[in-house]
Amino acid sequence: MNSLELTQKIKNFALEEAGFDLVGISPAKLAATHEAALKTWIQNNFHGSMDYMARDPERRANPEKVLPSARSVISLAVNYFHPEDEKPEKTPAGKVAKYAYGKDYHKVIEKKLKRLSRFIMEISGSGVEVKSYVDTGPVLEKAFAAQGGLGFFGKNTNIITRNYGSWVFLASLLTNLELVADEPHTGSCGSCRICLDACPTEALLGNYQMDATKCISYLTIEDKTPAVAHNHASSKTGEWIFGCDICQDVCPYNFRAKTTRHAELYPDKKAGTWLSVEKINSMNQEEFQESFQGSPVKRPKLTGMRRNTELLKSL
Ligand code: B12
Ligand code: SF4
Ligand code: SF4
Repeated sequence: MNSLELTQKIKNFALEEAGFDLVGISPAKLAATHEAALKTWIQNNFHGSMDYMARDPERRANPEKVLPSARSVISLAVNYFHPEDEKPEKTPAGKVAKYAYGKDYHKVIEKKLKRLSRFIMEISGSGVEVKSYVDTGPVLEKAFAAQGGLGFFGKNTNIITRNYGSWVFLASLLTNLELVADEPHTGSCGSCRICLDACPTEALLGNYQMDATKCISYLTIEDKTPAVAHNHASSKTGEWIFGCDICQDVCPYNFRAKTTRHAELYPDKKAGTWLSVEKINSMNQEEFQESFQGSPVKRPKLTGMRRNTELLKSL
């Protein structure tokens, strides 16, 4: 089988069997601007308390430091869009970001990655190496997705795809196979700046980067500061109890979003679209574990979610 046939077989399997919504291939090498931008971002302390982001930036930008034989990166995307429910009228509730409505995407996507990895090993014979990641691995997933033609960097710092807007999860599969690369995506924001003006905390810097320490997503998920010690940014978390979607909700590329076909990501599978403040505040540890087992909402723990109820402003 020549590389073109192999590439096509892998792409077909990714879309038709493994259940990804988009696939694109790029060489396992990024333009030097990515590593430089990541290093400047870290020097500016825009990662805040996300120490893992500051560790070994060279690894994140250079796949051969993770898999020395790496030649290609297969970038994959899963559409997670689902419309939100009406805000509950009777009880105070906080809004959940779309990515966390249903089951934890890491789990959902890991299964798909395993199937794809197995297929690649089967059809390419001995000597083939693969290493796959979703979110938590040392890979600049957005940069590879853009290079592999899945979408382009928006000023809201998300990758925007043609068919699903930015409502996609990304995953990456590194391999020593020489696959046929796609052309980088040519889309752009042009002169639009709607998201920059809509972000309530001025987290977006306008240069395709953000000060994550000001982002509501960071403040409600990653940051552990108690409510009393919060600065001006966190007094603007509005109605968000977990994550934030404002800069995606306003983006014109997201107006034609399609509801996800992946039922595990539906709101009825876990947290849903709004969380009751009373429920969070009256739960004990065991109840929290039980309710949010297998949901991204588990990440800030019960203490973090209680703190988030204190930050809610628009009840
Ligand atoms: C750290 C992190 C966060 C942090 C910081 C976000 C950030 N923008 O860096 C916080 C906690 C705030 C966060 C929030 C969210 N996250 Co997040 N996060 C990550 C993570 C782990 C690393 C991102 C990273 O590398 N940041 C470092 C900075 C330096 O990278 P960057 O901003 O992309 O900068 C690049 C560009 O500036 C580019 N560049 C430099 N110069 C130029 C010039 C031009 C012209 C251009 C075009 C580009 C360009 O180079 C830089 C390096 O590549 C990735 C997973 C992964 N492993 O990649 C998920 C990831 C980015 N997150 C994701 C999601 C879904 C979210 C949220 C939507 C969740 C939510 N609703 O709350 C929000 C979105 C907030 C936002 N507006 O971005 C998805 C994004 C999918 C997509 N369509 O792009 C990812 C890819 C996870 C996944 N596997 O699906 N996240
Ligand atoms: S997710 Fe919310 S707080 Fe973060 S950059 Fe976008 S609009 Fe701003
Ligand atoms: S709102 Fe406008 S500037 Fe922001 S990401 Fe979308 S197209 Fe780009």
